[in-house]
Amino acid sequence: GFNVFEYHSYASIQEFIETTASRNPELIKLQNLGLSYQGRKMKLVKISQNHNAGNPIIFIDAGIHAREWVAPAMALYLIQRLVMDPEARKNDLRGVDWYILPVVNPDGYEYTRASKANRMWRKTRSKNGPADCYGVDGNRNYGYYWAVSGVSKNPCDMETYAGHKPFSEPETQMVRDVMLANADRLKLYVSLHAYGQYLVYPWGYTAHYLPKQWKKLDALARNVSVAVQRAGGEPFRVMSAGQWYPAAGGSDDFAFGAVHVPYSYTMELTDGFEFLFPEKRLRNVLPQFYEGFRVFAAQIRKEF
Ligand code: 0X9
Ligand code: ZN
Repeated sequence: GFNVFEYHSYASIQEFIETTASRNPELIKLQNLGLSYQGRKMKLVKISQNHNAGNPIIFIDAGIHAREWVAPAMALYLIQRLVMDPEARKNDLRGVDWYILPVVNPDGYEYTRASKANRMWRKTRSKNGPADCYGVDGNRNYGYYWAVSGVSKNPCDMETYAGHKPFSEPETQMVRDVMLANADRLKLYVSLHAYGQYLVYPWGYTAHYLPKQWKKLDALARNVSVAVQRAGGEPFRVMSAGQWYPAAGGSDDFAFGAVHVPYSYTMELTDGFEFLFPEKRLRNVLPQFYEGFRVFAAQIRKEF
């Protein structure tokens, strides 16, 4: 079987998703989103007690940044827990639908796994510019105040190249289209990243001001943090993304500003190991983070 407390190849992640879906056809619907730049299949995992009920939707994605392996691991743990744990199945799925995309950047992810490549790769793997430079920072590629802060315009920049235009990447187009297609029911968006144990909300593109609803965003994030702490985990540092450091073109700002998703966050999982969070510790931290997601779900259930 598939051990959610290990890091896996993209192929084995896809196999886990397919198998879990075919064993739980009433609970899980898979939606084909399309292909990554290099042609990997991307599937959205939709988990619901009743797919026709019109429930509010929680949309979680992970792995837009290739090297942040703990993020896809958390997304897969969520799927496993919501489907296999009878308590979660009964309580945490009640009245809310969970849409999960565990690896937004599969080409980059596989590149960080390849022995002769680069474990510290962050970007996608599209070819850019005349100089044989590769990859766009997916989290600088979204079309809301695109490229106004915290980006590089140089295709050869290893970290924050924003792309030659917003949504230049098929991977960010697919996430955008999931958001737009479900805009009316989408109430919470969480993008999973690593590292630093931050839970941040819009705006990311500026440090100068906050959305008018910032107190609600802030309060829910603090409740999530308390729940994780009660479960034995480290608390999150809660603030706007721009107060941490301004960077435009993030998925969180697009969800909040363009799609009007009322709660939108970037969650930076773990602290102390940078991008190399040890596999042996997944068993410890993933269930702690799960308690935070139960708080998110309770709020969405209550409010919408
Ligand atoms: O810089 C990022 O994309 C995120 N941090 S990471 O170390 N995982 O790369 C933070 C993004 C926060 N949101 C926005 N700036 N919009
Ligand atoms: Zn990241």
